[in-house]
Amino acid sequence: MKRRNLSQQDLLAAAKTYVPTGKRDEFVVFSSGGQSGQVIVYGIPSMRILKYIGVFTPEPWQGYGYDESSKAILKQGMIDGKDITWGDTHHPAISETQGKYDGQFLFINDKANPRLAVIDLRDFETKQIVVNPIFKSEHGGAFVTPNTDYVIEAAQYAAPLENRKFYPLESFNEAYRGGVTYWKFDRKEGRIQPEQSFSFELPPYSQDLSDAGKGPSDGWAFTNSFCSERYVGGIEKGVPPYEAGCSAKDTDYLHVMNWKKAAELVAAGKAKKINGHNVIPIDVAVKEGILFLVPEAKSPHGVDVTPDGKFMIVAGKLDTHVSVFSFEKIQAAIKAGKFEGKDPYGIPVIGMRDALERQVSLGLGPLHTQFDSKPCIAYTSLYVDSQVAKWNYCDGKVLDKVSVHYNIGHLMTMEGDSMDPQGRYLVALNKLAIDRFVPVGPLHPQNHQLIDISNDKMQLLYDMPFPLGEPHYAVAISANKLKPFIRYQVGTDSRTDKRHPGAVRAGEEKTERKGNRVEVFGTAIRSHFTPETIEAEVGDEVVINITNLERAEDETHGFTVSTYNTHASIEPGKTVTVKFKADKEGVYPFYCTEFCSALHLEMQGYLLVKPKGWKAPAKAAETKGTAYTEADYKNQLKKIADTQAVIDQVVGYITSVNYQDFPDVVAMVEDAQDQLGKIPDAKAKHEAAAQKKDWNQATLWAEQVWQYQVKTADLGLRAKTYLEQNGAKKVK
Ligand code: CUK
Ligand code: CUA
Repeated sequence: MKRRNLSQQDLLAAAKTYVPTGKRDEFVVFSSGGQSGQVIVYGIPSMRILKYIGVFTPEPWQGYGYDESSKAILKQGMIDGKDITWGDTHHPAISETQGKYDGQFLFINDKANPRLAVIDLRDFETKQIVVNPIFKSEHGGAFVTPNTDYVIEAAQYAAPLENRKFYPLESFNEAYRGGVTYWKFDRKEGRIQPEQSFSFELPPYSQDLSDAGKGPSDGWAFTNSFCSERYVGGIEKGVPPYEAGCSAKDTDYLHVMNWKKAAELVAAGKAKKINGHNVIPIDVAVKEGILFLVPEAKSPHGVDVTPDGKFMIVAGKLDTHVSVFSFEKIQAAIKAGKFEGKDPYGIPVIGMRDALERQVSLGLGPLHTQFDSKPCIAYTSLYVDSQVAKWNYCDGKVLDKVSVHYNIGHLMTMEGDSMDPQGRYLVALNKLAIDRFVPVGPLHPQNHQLIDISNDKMQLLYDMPFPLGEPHYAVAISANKLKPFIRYQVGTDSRTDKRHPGAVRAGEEKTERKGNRVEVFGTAIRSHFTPETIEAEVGDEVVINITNLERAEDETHGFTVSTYNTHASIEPGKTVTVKFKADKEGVYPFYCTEFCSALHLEMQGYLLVKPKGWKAPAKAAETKGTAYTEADYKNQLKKIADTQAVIDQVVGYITSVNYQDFPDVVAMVEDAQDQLGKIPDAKAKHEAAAQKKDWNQATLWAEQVWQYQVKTADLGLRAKTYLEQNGAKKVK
């Protein structure tokens, strides 16, 4: 403590966040990666980063955007025929079953280019991107309905709904519109079904954050708005700016929508098509009684439904209060037909007093609210005050406040937006870090602060610099709810979840030429690719499919070809395709980019791009290399015998225990048997060569036998260590 100038409080905080080596975090966070267009995964309480997931942006490590099937995913996100290689990600959402996180899927939105992505949590890969068919920007997404039937995505800045159609700003009230899209999610397919999705047409009110009802409010959803003034700025013409005109009125509108009934209307053909997409016009929604407005304090931001589904908590940036709206009261007003009027688009407006349960003054700039495992306890971020307020939404009492650093946006408790919050920890997602970290230039990291909420008083535990964009929101799930794969079924295209047409088994590798297309059906296993030489002519299209034959955990191979801007990450069982035009003559090494084994550097080969019509000389030059002697061959045989002794010992141990009870070990043993199975062929070759006194061939094939042995031994030793550490028992 003395040497590092720490307090007792510091040591306590350290003990609460420290996760010893070999131990794992209790919760897993999926954070928006902000402008990086990615998702960042980290653990709680350690705050250790576990993974970046490429979503809207190419991500080289995972080959995302550099192999063919991941390129196809990014292509789904093209807009107006153009690539968009970044995203302004805001709100991740975990799929829910009966209002509780189920750990199956993750959704996230892109505000700038209105899009939504689906990530499968079995492999943490992006599987689909859908482009919003009618919005030009969005913000209030992704939020799921309690059984993940729909994923909500609300517009932000109003614009004409038709694509590529101009209307002057003077026609803002008539031609510009907002809206909310309900994307239909097919859980079995793990994909959004755009044809079955629909949108509400809404007035040009800058719809903002949203949330789905749950429990008693299931079937309904809530979206708030700002700039219901419908103000159009123009600072360059001497008109007051948007910020003035958009905050002039005292109230904006909470939109209350019945999405279940809306889905029925769409099924009954009552939607109209805009850009080929189902849209429920405002007048239809009003007539059918599925759309209402409630005034809310001006310029609100977050709307968060309480875990019991009874209340909607709205926090207004320009008001010190949070408003607790009652779903029951709103329904009573609707039933009684008690409205204070209509908005200019004919939507019934419920009186604010008729919908409010209470208002609670929390502090300056309340934004977002999350919930505790303890009943009625909520936490709200206070942007201007740079604080988190803990309060009780049932009796309106403020219980505690803690300062954060600085200017908090969202905050997040464990599973804190579900029907079953887990309490324990809260993360403050702060917009500014200012003086918290070692300076790294004018662009600072953001600051995620971990707060212990298990006691009456909140305790700040840890600052985590977040170095990749502004993470608006994050969600945290109990780690034990996630059940990701260790390996793929051999030959899987991970982006389609189907068998890859380019997959082959060991021994079936081939290269086919059709016209000017050269297609390789290859494999990767420690420590070589098959084939090792790929021949093409200038101008050929080269397609390389590679299947990773490994079954052992974490045995990923990478693949790249020099200067052809291509890269694949090939996890065990996966098949990946890279494709390019061999448009330049030359010799291009390809190699494995993951340090996968002792002979990883030797996991190499050549792409030979020959000039058109190139002919090999009649007498092929002999490959020169080291010349080996009989003595070298004898040495090899000795090495092989020694290594076999090691293998026998390890095999003796493994088969003496209940290794079959350990699936991870069974996989390693299978991989080892694969390697061993290749030995007879190489052995026959070195023996035949030795017969002919061809010591070069004999020595090299003997070396290959030894390579197979080394990999077998390596796997065997890993299996043995695993068994010893995981309490394997002797069997007779
Ligand atoms: S927003 Cu950033 S602080 Cu996009 Cu949810 Cu509120
Ligand atoms: Cu495979 Cu390095």
